[in-house]
Amino acid sequence: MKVSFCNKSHFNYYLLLLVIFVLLSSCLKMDRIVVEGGDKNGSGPTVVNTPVYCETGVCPDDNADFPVNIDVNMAGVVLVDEDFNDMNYGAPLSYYTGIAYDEPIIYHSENTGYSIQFSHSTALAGIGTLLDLSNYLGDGVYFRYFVNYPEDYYFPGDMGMFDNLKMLKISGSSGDIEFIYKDSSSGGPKSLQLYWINNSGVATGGTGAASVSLGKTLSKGEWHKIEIYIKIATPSIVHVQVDDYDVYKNNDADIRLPSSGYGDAEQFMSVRASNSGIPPEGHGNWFHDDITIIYNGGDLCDTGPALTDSN
Ligand SMILES: [Ca+2]
Repeated sequence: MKVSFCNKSHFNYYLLLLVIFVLLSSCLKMDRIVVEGGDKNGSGPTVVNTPVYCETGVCPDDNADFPVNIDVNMAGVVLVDEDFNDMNYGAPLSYYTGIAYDEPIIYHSENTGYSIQFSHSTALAGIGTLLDLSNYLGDGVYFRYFVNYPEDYYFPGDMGMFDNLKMLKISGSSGDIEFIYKDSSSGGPKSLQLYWINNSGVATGGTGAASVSLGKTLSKGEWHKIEIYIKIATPSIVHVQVDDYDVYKNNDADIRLPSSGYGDAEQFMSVRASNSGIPPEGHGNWFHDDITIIYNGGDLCDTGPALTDSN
């Protein structure tokens, strides 16, 4: 009995140690699981995009692209988000392609999609208009479009003359805002002249007769991204980027207010061949695609919306 009692006591002691060991092992294992779970849950911050809405009545035809999720203030309104892949577009966009406004529009096949083809002739050509543009300028307008000048296109510099190939033209009754490509290297423009009428009525705004570097020479056969932000207020703001390079930035610009002169043709883009008519046949065809226009969304040149299409 005595031995038996002693043996039973040892058995209970070892049993107690075993239970404690199992409990400790279990606790350690649970601690490790909790730590691993914490790592997985902490993989990154929550990202919240602000939806941009399209005003009823001024949306482009392919509303399937909306809402466009970009980081923009809640007042920002997408006026245009157009890739032309359905070979169609709608108000507020309108185009003059070299024959007449909106008719006929030539769509150029781009892999699985389409772009718009312009004839850069000696007459007015390549004009894009935005209905009610003058009403938006006071709140700030962000333009983004892509251009491609194919290998058989003649840049004005190719012919020794260089004028009237424009990045942007906002046409007005008492003067225009014009951004004109200047200089050349192997034919392609390499700088930009910006000018506008200031509040004193003098056309000395922007760079005046001078120009600023594009940061690169525009190349043929390559899609270039053009981004422009313009706000006409006190002060006005102008920001231009080409392929994400800062070409021009002025947060204290002096531009005559829209009510004084930018309500006429509502153009936002205008190109034509040389004033001197060289070459007489013009410069050939070029292409325009993936246009986004947002007003009251702030300067989006550094944080533009994601591409909806690359074709
Ligand atoms: Ca397209």
